[in-house]
Amino acid sequence: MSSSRIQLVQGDITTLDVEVVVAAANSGLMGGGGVDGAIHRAAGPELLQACRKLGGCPTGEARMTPGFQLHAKYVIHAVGPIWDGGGYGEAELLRSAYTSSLALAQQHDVRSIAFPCISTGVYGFPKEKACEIAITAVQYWLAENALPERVTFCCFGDDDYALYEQRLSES
Ligand code: AR6
Repeated sequence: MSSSRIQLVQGDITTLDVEVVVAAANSGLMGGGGVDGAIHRAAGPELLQACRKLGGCPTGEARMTPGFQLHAKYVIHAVGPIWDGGGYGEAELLRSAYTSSLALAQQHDVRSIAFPCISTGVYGFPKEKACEIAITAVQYWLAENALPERVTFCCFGDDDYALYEQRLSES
């Protein structure tokens, strides 16, 4: 693995012992299914109330709230792109969703953060491309910045876990 600051785990992101969990949100920030739904269920109804006050978030950006009933102190709501064939800036928007989350975490002196595989569920981003973008975005960030100290990729499915394991072993 390229960096001991990067970890790979498989499972439910809401159970992780990290300071920040990242939700793969939509631009309305009003909750949803998938990992976003799991995070809202685990954090409790106060999370939706906090999200309502944010007034949405453009694609490729991120916003932060407390974690409420999660172990995590904060939730970062990152909005990845909906895949539409690749000709609409999807790759750059996905990279930006990761980098914006890392920048927000750094501003709050966060030491540990966990990401799901943003945009690869309902939003349909091809998993292999998304894995490459996620890992390179994080590696570039870590090469230039001391915080967060540790970044965890949390894969839900076996397929994603295998992709990340393979890609991280090559770098
Ligand atoms: N822990 C970690 N990863 C999970 C979990 C979990 N508990 N549950 C699902 N995943 P998705 P998107 C994985 O669809 O494609 C929501 O409705 C899942 O296997 O959650 O960015 C939002 O509100 C997949 O690999 O997010 C938006 O409207 C990954 O999380 C929209 O979906 C992302 O899948 C965002 O779509």
